[in-house]
Amino acid sequence: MKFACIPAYNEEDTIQKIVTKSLPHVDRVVVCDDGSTDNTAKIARDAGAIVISQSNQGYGAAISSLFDYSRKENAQIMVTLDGDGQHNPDQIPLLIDAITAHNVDVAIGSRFLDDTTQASGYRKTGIKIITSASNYGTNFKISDSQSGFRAYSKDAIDAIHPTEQGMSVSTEILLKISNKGLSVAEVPITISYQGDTSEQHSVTHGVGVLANTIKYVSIKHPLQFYGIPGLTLIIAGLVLGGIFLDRYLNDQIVFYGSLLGSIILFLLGAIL
Ligand SMILES: Nc1nc2c(ncn2[C@@H]2O[C@H](COP(=O)(O)OP(=O)(O)O)[C@@H](O)[C@H]2O)c(=O)[nH]1
Ligand SMILES: [Mg+2]
Repeated sequence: MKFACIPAYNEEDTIQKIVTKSLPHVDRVVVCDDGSTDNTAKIARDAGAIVISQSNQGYGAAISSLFDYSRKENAQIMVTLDGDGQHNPDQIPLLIDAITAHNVDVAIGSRFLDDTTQASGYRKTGIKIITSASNYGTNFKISDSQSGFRAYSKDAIDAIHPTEQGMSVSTEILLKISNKGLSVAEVPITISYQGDTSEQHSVTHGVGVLANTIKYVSIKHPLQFYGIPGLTLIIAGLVLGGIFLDRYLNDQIVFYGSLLGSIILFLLGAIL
């Protein structure tokens, strides 16, 4: 069974069309509506979707519930797409095909594989920076780590249990895919930036996601992130300590700055 899974928060203007257009491509359309204050849930249900309702916790929490649902209902393939009209449901088969015909575990719809994407310059740059950080942590070479248009195989559905509540879930999932040794492919998709396409201010959103991406990557590469800076600080602390001892023993001068610097650097290094 193939499911199309749609996180939707206050998407009453678009959800009907997205559900209707998704239905022909899958066996079930599932909408996770967490606490929309508009008619999203009713419109989605009337259009033929199964609606999961929960209190509002964020995009990641919705994705996590959709994973749980697909696992419980034994989906063979789960496709996630946005409810605001940015993704075109007619491209669902492209992602499913990557899983069935090419035997990959996760297919990611990338807006950057053909150059017609309408993303603004700063949004594009932000996504590229986050994607580079994410690729460093995963060893993947993907072009769009923040795409929410993805397809997951049964193995991926079973293996991935996301915990991030917000938008950083996209990076978290990539790290988990990499850790579990699942395979990934990218598929070119188009994305629309017309109308009201974002629930959050994109700069705040981007900075938060980048910070979380760095957190995940630092856990994956602890030596580079903590070991090398830590060692450098310890060596700097020892050098300053040496200068202090040298002055004290030779000239009886107590060089407090050097002593204090040495202790601070040494402790910082030890903590890292
Ligand atoms: N269920 C649920 N869906 C959300 C939440 N935040 C965003 N979404 C949905 O996730 C999709 C992508 O969110 P959006 O804000 O458009 O992200 P952006 O396009 O990357 O800026 C849309 O379909 C939103 O309705 C949330 O808190 N809960
Ligand atoms: Mg959007």
